[in-house]
Amino acid sequence: MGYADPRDASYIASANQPHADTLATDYAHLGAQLERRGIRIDDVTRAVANFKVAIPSWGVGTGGTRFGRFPGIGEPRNVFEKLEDCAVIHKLTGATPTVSLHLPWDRTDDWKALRERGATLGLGFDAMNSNTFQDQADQKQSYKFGSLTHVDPATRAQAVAHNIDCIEAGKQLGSRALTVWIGDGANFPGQSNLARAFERYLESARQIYAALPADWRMFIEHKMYEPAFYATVIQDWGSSLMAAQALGPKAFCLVDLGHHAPNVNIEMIVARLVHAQRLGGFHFNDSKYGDDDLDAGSIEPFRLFLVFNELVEAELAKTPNFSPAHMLDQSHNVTDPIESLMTSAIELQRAYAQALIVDRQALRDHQSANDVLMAAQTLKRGFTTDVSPILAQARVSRGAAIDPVSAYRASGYRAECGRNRPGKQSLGGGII
Ligand code: LRH
Ligand code: MN
Repeated sequence: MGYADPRDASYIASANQPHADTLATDYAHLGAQLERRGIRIDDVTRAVANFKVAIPSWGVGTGGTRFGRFPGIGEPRNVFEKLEDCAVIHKLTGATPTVSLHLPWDRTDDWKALRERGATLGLGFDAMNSNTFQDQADQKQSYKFGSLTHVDPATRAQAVAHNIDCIEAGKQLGSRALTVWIGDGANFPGQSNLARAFERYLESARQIYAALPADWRMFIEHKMYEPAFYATVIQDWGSSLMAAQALGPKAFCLVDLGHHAPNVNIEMIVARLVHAQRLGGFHFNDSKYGDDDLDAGSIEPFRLFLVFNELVEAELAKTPNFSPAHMLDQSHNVTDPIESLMTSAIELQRAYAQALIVDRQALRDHQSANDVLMAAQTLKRGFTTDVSPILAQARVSRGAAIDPVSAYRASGYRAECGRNRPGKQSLGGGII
Protein backbone atom coordinates (compact mmCIF):
# COMPACT_ATOMS: atom_id res chain seq x y z
CA MET A 1 0.00 0.00 0.00
CA GLY A 2 1.50 3.40 -1.07
CA TYR A 3 1.68 6.25 1.43
CA ALA A 4 0.14 9.72 1.22
CA ASP A 5 0.51 12.23 4.06
CA PRO A 6 -3.01 12.48 5.56
CA ARG A 7 -2.14 15.98 6.82
CA ASP A 8 -1.82 17.27 3.27
CA ALA A 9 -4.72 19.55 2.22
CA SER A 10 -4.91 18.20 -1.34
CA TYR A 11 -4.94 14.63 -0.03
CA ILE A 12 -7.89 15.52 2.23
CA ALA A 13 -9.70 17.32 -0.61
CA SER A 14 -9.40 14.25 -2.86
CA ALA A 15 -10.48 11.97 -0.01
CA ASN A 16 -13.60 14.15 0.47
CA GLN A 17 -14.58 14.16 -3.21
CA PRO A 18 -16.59 10.88 -3.21
CA HIS A 19 -18.58 11.99 -0.12
CA ALA A 20 -19.37 15.60 -1.10
CA ASP A 21 -22.74 15.05 -2.83
CA THR A 22 -24.12 12.76 -0.14
CA LEU A 23 -23.12 15.23 2.54
CA ALA A 24 -24.80 18.11 0.67
CA THR A 25 -28.05 16.08 0.45
CA ASP A 26 -27.97 14.99 4.09
CA TYR A 27 -27.08 18.50 5.27
CA ALA A 28 -29.95 20.06 3.33
CA HIS A 29 -32.35 17.45 4.71
CA LEU A 30 -31.29 18.05 8.32
CA GLY A 31 -31.36 21.79 7.67
CA ALA A 32 -35.02 21.57 6.63
CA GLN A 33 -35.83 19.48 9.72
CA LEU A 34 -34.15 22.01 12.06
CA GLU A 35 -35.71 24.93 10.20
CA ARG A 36 -39.11 23.56 11.20
CA ARG A 37 -37.86 23.70 14.80
CA GLY A 38 -36.79 27.31 14.36
CA ILE A 39 -33.08 26.44 14.33
CA ARG A 40 -30.64 27.73 11.66
CA ILE A 41 -28.36 24.75 10.88
CA ASP A 42 -25.44 27.00 9.79
CA ASP A 43 -25.37 28.63 13.25
CA VAL A 44 -24.98 25.22 14.86
CA THR A 45 -22.34 24.18 12.33
CA ARG A 46 -20.35 27.36 13.00
CA ALA A 47 -20.45 26.76 16.77
CA VAL A 48 -19.37 23.12 16.31
CA ALA A 49 -16.52 24.17 14.00
CA ASN A 50 -15.30 26.52 16.77
CA PHE A 51 -15.37 23.74 19.37
CA LYS A 52 -11.83 22.68 20.31
CA VAL A 53 -10.50 19.84 22.45
CA ALA A 54 -6.88 19.18 23.41
CA ILE A 55 -5.14 15.89 22.69
CA PRO A 56 -3.32 14.15 25.58
CA SER A 57 0.25 13.47 24.41
CA TRP A 58 0.12 10.23 26.41
CA GLY A 59 -2.90 9.13 24.39
CA VAL A 60 -1.19 8.72 20.98
CA GLY A 61 0.80 5.70 22.17
CA THR A 62 -0.93 2.39 22.94
CA GLY A 63 -2.12 2.28 26.55
CA GLY A 64 -2.22 -0.69 28.87
CA THR A 65 -3.20 -1.92 32.27
CA ARG A 66 -1.24 -3.45 35.15
CA PHE A 67 -1.84 -6.76 33.47
CA GLY A 68 -0.07 -5.81 30.26
CA ARG A 69 0.29 -3.55 27.24
CA PHE A 70 0.11 -4.71 23.62
CA PRO A 71 1.78 -1.96 21.58
CA GLY A 72 0.75 -1.49 17.94
CA ILE A 73 3.15 -0.76 15.08
CA GLY A 74 4.82 2.64 14.57
CA GLU A 75 4.39 3.77 18.17
CA PRO A 76 5.68 7.32 18.77
CA ARG A 77 8.99 7.04 20.66
CA ASN A 78 9.31 10.65 21.84
CA VAL A 79 7.36 13.89 22.13
CA PHE A 80 8.32 15.00 18.61
CA GLU A 81 6.83 11.83 17.08
CA LYS A 82 3.75 12.23 19.32
CA LEU A 83 3.32 15.70 17.83
CA GLU A 84 3.40 14.28 14.27
CA ASP A 85 0.52 11.95 15.18
CA CYS A 86 -1.41 14.75 16.92
CA ALA A 87 -1.17 16.74 13.67
CA VAL A 88 -2.84 13.87 11.77
CA ILE A 89 -5.74 13.99 14.25
CA HIS A 90 -6.10 17.77 13.90
CA LYS A 91 -5.80 17.92 10.12
CA LEU A 92 -8.44 15.20 9.64
CA THR A 93 -10.92 16.46 12.28
CA GLY A 94 -10.19 20.21 12.46
CA ALA A 95 -11.06 20.00 16.16
CA THR A 96 -7.81 19.39 18.09
CA PRO A 97 -5.37 22.33 17.61
CA THR A 98 -3.61 21.86 20.96
CA VAL A 99 -1.68 19.13 22.75
CA SER A 100 -1.53 18.64 26.51
CA LEU A 101 1.92 17.44 27.62
CA HIS A 102 2.84 15.33 30.62
CA LEU A 103 6.21 15.73 32.41
CA PRO A 104 8.58 14.02 32.64
CA TRP A 105 7.12 11.64 29.99
CA ASP A 106 7.44 14.44 27.36
CA ARG A 107 10.62 16.07 28.64
CA THR A 108 12.95 17.38 25.92
CA ASP A 109 16.02 19.58 26.21
CA ASP A 110 14.79 21.82 23.35
CA TRP A 111 11.37 23.32 24.15
CA LYS A 112 11.94 26.00 21.49
CA ALA A 113 12.35 23.38 18.74
CA LEU A 114 9.24 21.58 19.99
CA ARG A 115 7.23 24.81 19.97
CA GLU A 116 8.45 25.57 16.42
CA ARG A 117 7.64 22.08 15.15
CA GLY A 118 4.22 22.44 16.74
CA ALA A 119 3.66 25.76 14.97
CA THR A 120 4.70 24.21 11.64
CA LEU A 121 2.17 21.43 12.20
CA GLY A 122 -0.55 23.94 13.21
CA LEU A 123 -0.47 22.81 16.84
CA GLY A 124 -0.22 24.73 20.12
CA PHE A 125 0.23 23.52 23.70
CA ASP A 126 -2.59 23.26 26.24
CA ALA A 127 -2.40 22.58 29.97
CA MET A 128 0.83 21.03 31.27
CA ASN A 129 0.39 17.94 33.44
CA SER A 130 2.74 17.28 36.35
CA ASN A 131 3.58 13.79 37.58
CA THR A 132 4.29 13.12 41.23
CA PHE A 133 2.61 9.72 41.13
CA GLN A 134 5.69 7.86 39.83
CA ASP A 135 9.32 7.83 41.01
CA GLN A 136 11.90 8.80 38.39
CA ALA A 137 15.31 7.05 38.31
CA ASP A 138 17.25 10.13 39.49
CA GLN A 139 14.75 11.12 42.20
CA LYS A 140 15.93 11.71 45.81
CA GLN A 141 12.64 11.37 47.65
CA SER A 142 10.15 8.59 46.83
CA TYR A 143 6.46 9.30 46.30
CA LYS A 144 5.48 5.87 47.69
CA PHE A 145 3.67 7.52 50.58
CA GLY A 146 2.57 10.65 48.77
CA SER A 147 3.92 13.78 47.16
CA LEU A 148 2.39 17.22 47.83
CA THR A 149 0.85 15.79 51.02
CA HIS A 150 3.76 13.56 52.13
CA VAL A 151 4.50 13.81 55.89
CA ASP A 152 8.15 14.59 55.01
CA PRO A 153 8.70 18.29 54.12
CA ALA A 154 11.61 17.39 51.78
CA THR A 155 9.36 15.14 49.68
CA ARG A 156 6.66 17.84 49.54
CA ALA A 157 9.31 20.39 48.48
CA GLN A 158 10.51 18.03 45.73
CA ALA A 159 6.93 17.68 44.44
CA VAL A 160 6.35 21.44 44.55
CA ALA A 161 9.62 22.01 42.64
CA HIS A 162 8.52 19.56 39.93
CA ASN A 163 5.23 21.42 39.45
CA ILE A 164 7.07 24.74 39.19
CA ASP A 165 9.39 23.11 36.67
CA CYS A 166 6.30 22.17 34.62
CA ILE A 167 5.18 25.81 34.68
CA GLU A 168 8.62 26.94 33.47
CA ALA A 169 8.52 24.43 30.58
CA GLY A 170 4.95 25.46 29.75
CA LYS A 171 5.91 29.13 29.58
CA GLN A 172 8.42 28.27 26.81
CA LEU A 173 5.70 26.41 24.91
CA GLY A 174 2.96 29.04 25.18
CA SER A 175 0.88 26.91 27.56
CA ARG A 176 -1.32 28.83 29.99
CA ALA A 177 -2.37 26.22 32.53
CA LEU A 178 -1.08 23.53 34.87
CA THR A 179 -3.15 20.46 35.72
CA VAL A 180 -2.29 18.97 39.10
CA TRP A 181 -3.54 15.44 39.70
CA ILE A 182 -1.94 13.60 42.63
CA GLY A 183 -2.55 9.99 43.63
CA ASP A 184 -1.83 10.83 47.28
CA GLY A 185 -3.98 8.97 49.80
CA ALA A 186 -4.18 5.90 52.01
CA ASN A 187 -4.92 2.22 51.56
CA PHE A 188 -5.99 1.55 55.12
CA PRO A 189 -7.99 3.44 57.79
CA GLY A 190 -5.49 4.95 60.21
CA GLN A 191 -2.68 5.08 57.65
CA SER A 192 -3.00 8.88 57.37
CA ASN A 193 -4.73 11.75 59.20
CA LEU A 194 -7.40 12.78 56.69
CA ALA A 195 -7.60 16.41 57.88
CA ARG A 196 -3.82 16.98 58.18
CA ALA A 197 -3.24 15.46 54.74
CA PHE A 198 -5.59 18.06 53.23
CA GLU A 199 -3.84 20.86 55.15
CA ARG A 200 -0.49 19.67 53.78
CA TYR A 201 -2.04 19.66 50.30
CA LEU A 202 -3.08 23.31 50.68
CA GLU A 203 0.34 24.32 52.04
CA SER A 204 2.08 22.74 49.01
CA ALA A 205 -0.50 23.90 46.46
CA ARG A 206 -0.15 27.50 47.68
CA GLN A 207 3.55 27.41 46.70
CA ILE A 208 2.68 26.12 43.23
CA TYR A 209 -0.11 28.72 42.92
CA ALA A 210 2.35 31.48 43.84
CA ALA A 211 4.55 30.46 40.89
CA LEU A 212 1.73 30.82 38.33
CA PRO A 213 2.18 33.66 35.81
CA ALA A 214 -0.63 36.25 35.93
CA ASP A 215 -2.46 34.84 32.91
CA TRP A 216 -2.22 31.17 33.92
CA ARG A 217 -4.79 28.86 35.52
CA MET A 218 -4.26 25.92 37.83
CA PHE A 219 -6.57 22.93 37.34
CA ILE A 220 -7.17 20.68 40.37
CA GLU A 221 -8.19 17.20 39.24
CA HIS A 222 -10.12 15.09 41.76
CA LYS A 223 -10.32 11.30 41.64
CA MET A 224 -12.28 8.90 43.85
CA TYR A 225 -9.62 6.17 44.10
CA GLU A 226 -6.50 4.54 42.47
CA PRO A 227 -3.71 4.35 43.22
CA ALA A 228 -5.00 4.86 46.78
CA PHE A 229 -7.73 2.37 47.58
CA TYR A 230 -9.18 3.67 50.90
CA ALA A 231 -8.90 7.49 50.94
CA THR A 232 -7.63 9.92 48.27
CA VAL A 233 -6.67 13.41 49.46
CA ILE A 234 -8.46 15.17 46.54
CA GLN A 235 -11.17 12.51 46.28
CA ASP A 236 -14.17 14.43 45.04
CA TRP A 237 -15.40 17.71 43.62
CA GLY A 238 -16.04 19.04 47.12
CA SER A 239 -12.40 18.69 48.16
CA SER A 240 -11.32 20.13 44.80
CA LEU A 241 -13.66 23.14 45.14
CA MET A 242 -12.56 23.79 48.74
CA ALA A 243 -8.93 23.77 47.58
CA ALA A 244 -9.61 26.04 44.58
CA GLN A 245 -11.48 28.56 46.73
CA ALA A 246 -8.70 28.45 49.35
CA LEU A 247 -5.97 29.04 46.74
CA GLY A 248 -7.35 31.98 44.80
CA PRO A 249 -9.03 33.16 41.57
CA LYS A 250 -6.56 31.35 39.23
CA ALA A 251 -7.43 27.93 40.69
CA PHE A 252 -10.20 25.87 39.11
CA CYS A 253 -11.66 22.36 39.27
CA LEU A 254 -11.04 19.86 36.46
CA VAL A 255 -13.59 17.10 35.95
CA ASP A 256 -12.23 13.79 34.63
CA LEU A 257 -15.39 11.86 33.75
CA GLY A 258 -13.82 8.56 34.85
CA HIS A 259 -12.95 9.72 38.35
CA HIS A 260 -16.35 9.14 39.92
CA ALA A 261 -18.22 6.17 41.32
CA PRO A 262 -20.52 4.46 38.81
CA ASN A 263 -23.89 6.29 38.42
CA VAL A 264 -22.67 9.52 40.00
CA ASN A 265 -24.59 12.45 38.45
CA ILE A 266 -21.62 14.16 36.79
CA GLU A 267 -23.77 16.74 34.99
CA MET A 268 -24.99 17.88 38.43
CA ILE A 269 -21.35 18.32 39.54
CA VAL A 270 -20.74 20.38 36.39
CA ALA A 271 -23.77 22.57 37.15
CA ARG A 272 -22.47 23.20 40.69
CA LEU A 273 -18.93 24.05 39.57
CA VAL A 274 -20.40 26.42 36.94
CA HIS A 275 -22.44 28.07 39.72
CA ALA A 276 -19.27 28.44 41.82
CA GLN A 277 -17.50 29.87 38.72
CA ARG A 278 -14.74 27.30 39.26
CA LEU A 279 -15.23 24.94 36.34
CA GLY A 280 -11.73 24.88 34.83
CA GLY A 281 -12.13 22.07 32.34
CA PHE A 282 -12.56 18.44 31.54
CA HIS A 283 -10.70 15.23 30.89
CA PHE A 284 -13.21 13.55 28.63
CA ASN A 285 -13.34 9.75 28.34
CA ASP A 286 -15.90 7.07 29.20
CA SER A 287 -16.15 4.24 31.67
CA LYS A 288 -18.46 1.47 32.86
CA TYR A 289 -16.84 0.54 36.14
CA GLY A 290 -13.67 2.40 37.29
CA ASP A 291 -11.27 4.88 35.70
CA ASP A 292 -11.41 2.84 32.52
CA ASP A 293 -10.27 5.72 30.24
CA LEU A 294 -12.33 4.40 27.34
CA ASP A 295 -13.24 6.46 24.27
CA ALA A 296 -15.53 9.43 24.99
CA GLY A 297 -19.15 8.69 24.18
CA SER A 298 -18.48 4.96 23.71
CA ILE A 299 -20.32 3.70 26.82
CA GLU A 300 -22.61 6.50 28.08
CA PRO A 301 -23.28 8.92 25.17
CA PHE A 302 -26.46 10.21 26.86
CA ARG A 303 -24.44 11.18 29.97
CA LEU A 304 -21.96 13.02 27.73
CA PHE A 305 -24.91 14.85 26.12
CA LEU A 306 -26.22 15.84 29.57
CA VAL A 307 -22.80 17.26 30.50
CA PHE A 308 -22.82 19.38 27.32
CA ASN A 309 -26.39 20.38 28.07
CA GLU A 310 -25.07 22.02 31.28
CA LEU A 311 -22.27 23.71 29.31
CA VAL A 312 -24.76 25.14 26.79
CA GLU A 313 -26.97 26.36 29.65
CA ALA A 314 -23.92 28.07 31.19
CA GLU A 315 -23.05 29.66 27.82
CA LEU A 316 -26.63 30.92 27.34
CA ALA A 317 -26.63 32.28 30.90
CA LYS A 318 -23.43 34.20 30.05
CA THR A 319 -21.88 32.77 33.26
CA PRO A 320 -18.92 34.97 34.28
CA ASN A 321 -15.46 33.35 34.26
CA PHE A 322 -16.78 30.48 32.14
CA SER A 323 -14.19 29.16 29.66
CA PRO A 324 -13.67 25.49 30.37
CA ALA A 325 -10.58 23.85 28.84
CA HIS A 326 -11.64 20.70 27.03
CA MET A 327 -9.16 17.80 26.90
CA LEU A 328 -9.36 14.11 26.17
CA ASP A 329 -7.72 11.73 28.66
CA GLN A 330 -7.97 8.20 27.39
CA SER A 331 -5.98 4.97 27.25
CA HIS A 332 -6.15 3.15 23.92
CA ASN A 333 -5.38 -0.47 24.73
CA VAL A 334 -6.98 -2.26 21.75
CA THR A 335 -7.56 0.40 19.03
CA ASP A 336 -5.28 2.59 16.92
CA PRO A 337 -4.87 5.63 19.19
CA ILE A 338 -5.16 8.06 16.25
CA GLU A 339 -8.51 6.57 15.22
CA SER A 340 -9.82 6.57 18.80
CA LEU A 341 -8.77 10.17 19.41
CA MET A 342 -10.33 11.35 16.14
CA THR A 343 -13.65 9.63 16.80
CA SER A 344 -13.64 10.78 20.45
CA ALA A 345 -13.11 14.44 19.46
CA ILE A 346 -16.04 14.05 17.06
CA GLU A 347 -18.23 12.47 19.77
CA LEU A 348 -17.66 15.58 21.91
CA GLN A 349 -18.72 17.75 18.95
CA ARG A 350 -21.77 15.49 18.56
CA ALA A 351 -22.83 15.98 22.19
CA TYR A 352 -22.29 19.73 21.82
CA ALA A 353 -24.37 19.93 18.60
CA GLN A 354 -27.15 17.84 20.17
CA ALA A 355 -27.22 20.21 23.18
CA LEU A 356 -27.26 23.26 20.89
CA ILE A 357 -30.40 22.12 19.03
CA VAL A 358 -32.50 21.61 22.16
CA ASP A 359 -35.57 23.89 22.01
CA ARG A 360 -34.65 25.89 25.14
CA GLN A 361 -37.81 28.01 25.21
CA ALA A 362 -40.05 24.96 25.04
CA LEU A 363 -37.92 23.28 27.72
CA ARG A 364 -38.27 26.32 30.01
CA ASP A 365 -42.02 26.42 29.47
CA HIS A 366 -42.46 22.71 30.26
CA GLN A 367 -40.21 23.06 33.34
CA SER A 368 -42.19 26.07 34.63
CA ALA A 369 -45.43 24.16 34.02
CA ASN A 370 -44.05 21.00 35.68
CA ASP A 371 -44.93 19.16 32.51
CA VAL A 372 -42.37 16.51 33.39
CA LEU A 373 -42.82 14.27 30.39
CA MET A 374 -42.72 17.04 27.80
CA ALA A 375 -39.68 18.60 29.52
CA ALA A 376 -37.80 15.27 29.42
CA GLN A 377 -38.90 14.64 25.82
CA THR A 378 -37.91 18.14 24.71
CA LEU A 379 -34.40 17.70 26.12
CA LYS A 380 -34.03 14.15 24.75
CA ARG A 381 -35.06 15.27 21.26
CA GLY A 382 -31.66 16.95 20.96
CA PHE A 383 -29.96 13.67 21.79
CA THR A 384 -32.06 11.59 19.40
CA THR A 385 -31.40 13.88 16.41
CA ASP A 386 -28.68 12.57 14.08
CA VAL A 387 -26.41 15.59 13.77
CA SER A 388 -23.72 13.76 11.74
CA PRO A 389 -24.18 16.06 8.67
CA ILE A 390 -23.46 19.09 10.89
CA LEU A 391 -20.29 17.47 12.25
CA ALA A 392 -19.06 16.58 8.74
CA GLN A 393 -19.90 20.06 7.37
CA ALA A 394 -18.03 21.63 10.32
CA ARG A 395 -14.99 19.53 9.37
CA VAL A 396 -15.24 20.58 5.72
CA SER A 397 -15.42 24.24 6.82
CA ARG A 398 -12.09 23.60 8.59
CA GLY A 399 -10.47 21.93 5.55
CA ALA A 400 -10.73 18.58 7.33
CA ALA A 401 -12.04 15.19 6.24
CA ILE A 402 -15.68 14.23 5.79
CA ASP A 403 -14.74 10.68 6.87
CA PRO A 404 -11.54 10.99 8.94
CA VAL A 405 -11.06 7.29 9.76
CA SER A 406 -11.36 6.17 6.11
CA ALA A 407 -9.07 8.98 4.97
CA TYR A 408 -6.55 8.00 7.66
CA ARG A 409 -6.65 4.29 6.78
CA ALA A 410 -6.38 4.96 3.05
CA SER A 411 -3.28 7.13 3.62
CA GLY A 412 -1.20 4.21 4.97
CA TYR A 413 0.12 6.52 7.73
CA ARG A 414 0.32 3.78 10.39
CA ALA A 415 2.30 1.42 8.13
CA GLU A 416 4.59 4.33 7.18
CA CYS A 417 5.22 4.94 10.89
CA GLY A 418 6.00 1.25 11.20
CA ARG A 419 8.70 1.67 8.58
CA ASN A 420 10.09 4.93 10.05
CA ARG A 421 9.87 4.05 13.73
CA PRO A 422 11.68 0.74 14.08
CA GLY A 423 12.66 -0.51 17.49
CA LYS A 424 11.21 -2.82 20.04
CA GLN A 425 8.23 -1.66 22.05
CA SER A 426 8.19 -2.42 25.81
CA LEU A 427 5.46 -4.97 26.60
CA GLY A 428 5.43 -4.12 30.35
CA GLY A 429 2.22 -3.12 32.18
CA GLY A 430 1.17 0.45 32.91
CA ILE A 431 -0.87 3.06 31.03
CA ILE A 432 1.95 4.11 28.67
C1 LRH B 1 -5.24 10.12 36.55
C2 LRH B 1 -5.28 10.88 35.23
C3 LRH B 1 -4.57 12.20 35.25
C4 LRH B 1 -3.33 11.99 34.43
C5 LRH B 1 -3.24 10.57 34.25
C6 LRH B 1 -2.55 10.16 33.00
O1 LRH B 1 -6.04 8.98 36.48
O2 LRH B 1 -6.59 10.99 34.81
O3 LRH B 1 -5.27 13.17 34.56
O4 LRH B 1 -2.24 12.63 34.89
O5 LRH B 1 -4.56 10.10 34.28
MN1 MN C 1 -7.31 12.77 33.85
